[in-house]
Amino acid sequence: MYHLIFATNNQNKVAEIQSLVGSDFNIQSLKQAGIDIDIPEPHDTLQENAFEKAITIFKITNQNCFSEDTGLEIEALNGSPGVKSARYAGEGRDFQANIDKVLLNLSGKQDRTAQFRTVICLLWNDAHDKLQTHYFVGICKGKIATEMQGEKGFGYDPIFIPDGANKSFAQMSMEEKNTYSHRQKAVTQLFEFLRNLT
Ligand code: ITT
Repeated sequence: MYHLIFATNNQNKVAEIQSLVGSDFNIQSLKQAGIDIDIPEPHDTLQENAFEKAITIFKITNQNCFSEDTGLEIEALNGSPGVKSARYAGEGRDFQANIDKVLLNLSGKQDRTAQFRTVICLLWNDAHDKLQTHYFVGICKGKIATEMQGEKGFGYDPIFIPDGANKSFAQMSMEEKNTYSHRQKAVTQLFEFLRNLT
C-alpha cells in the first residue's frame, strides 16, 4: 500500500479525495497525521502555493506528500477571484461573503462563464532518496448561477453550475460532484502517476 500525506486543512477536500482513492493508497490528512499548522499561501499562482503547502509539510514529516490549491476563475472578472479565492472578501475566509462578492461583481453582466482550476503538487523521495516534484492540473468549466442553489459541498459550490449539468455543485451528492470536478480530474492523474511509479 502506498502511503501519502495530504497537506490540507480543508476537511471537505479530504473527504472528496478519500472517496476517490482505491484500496492501494492510504491518504492521511494533516489532522490524522497530528499536524496542526496554518500553511501559508503567499504566492500569485496556484502552482507556487501548492508547492509551498507541500514543501512545508514535507520538511516537517520527511514523508511523501501532496497538496492542492484551487481557484475559481471567472471570465468577466478577468480570472478573479482565482488564486485569491479563499480570501476574496477578506482575511476571514468567509464562504458566504465570498459568494456575495462574486454575485455583486457579476450583477448585470451577461457572460457568466467560469472554471475551477486545481493544481496538485506531489513531493516524493525517489529510489535514490532525491526529492522529486510533480504537478497535476484539473479544470472544470461551467458558469456562475444568478443566485445560490443547494446546501451541499463547500466554498463556491452553491453558485457553480458545471457544463453538462443543470444544477449547482451544492445540489449534488459528493459522488455526483466527483463526476464533473476539477479536483477529481487532478487527483485521477496523481493516482495514475503513482501507480506507474510503483
Ligand atoms: P488548504 O489550503 O488547507 O488546502 P483552503 O480551503 O485554503 O484549503 P484553497 O486555498 O485551495 O483551499 O481554496 C480556495 C478557495 O476556493 C476556498 O475558498 C475554497 O472554499 C474554494 N474552493 C476550493 N475547492 C472548491 C470546490 O471544489 N468547490 C467550491 N469551492 C471550492
